Amino acid sequence: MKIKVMILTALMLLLPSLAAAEITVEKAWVRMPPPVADTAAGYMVMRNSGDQDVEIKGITTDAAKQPEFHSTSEHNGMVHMMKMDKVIVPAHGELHFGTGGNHLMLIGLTGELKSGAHVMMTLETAAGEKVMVHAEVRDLRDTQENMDHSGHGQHHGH
Ligand SMILES: [Cu+2]
Repeated sequence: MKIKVMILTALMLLLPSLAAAEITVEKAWVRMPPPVADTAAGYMVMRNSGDQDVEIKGITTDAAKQPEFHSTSEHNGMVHMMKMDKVIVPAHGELHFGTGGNHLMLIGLTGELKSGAHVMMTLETAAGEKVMVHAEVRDLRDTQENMDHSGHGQHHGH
């Protein structure tokens, strides 16, 4: 049953008229949360190289029970976060999720997110296309070299 649906979806994606969605994700990272927190914020840039706007219908990850896209707005000096009800990546454009603006909220973390860990996420477009996202956990508090926690000691500058 499920396999049949997947095959149908795959066939539909092969049709030229429906193959316009071209979503790629760059600069994905997750801010390392404080030890007791059960939410973490994530950031990324979604790029659409296609001729049509693409709606991102959902996101899933093993790292959190309830990942949501949030928008941030300021109203009378107060900053509010709201769940975005539509996530649209414009044709030949980008949608930015960055600090202080739109962001991804990982609600209900399923485990500890340590600096340097990797979080895999899957975006799903309204057309059923899946896009894998690979985000690294970064600790913004220590950007210095002398980190004492053992690890793979790799540097991440690109
Ligand atoms: Cu939020």
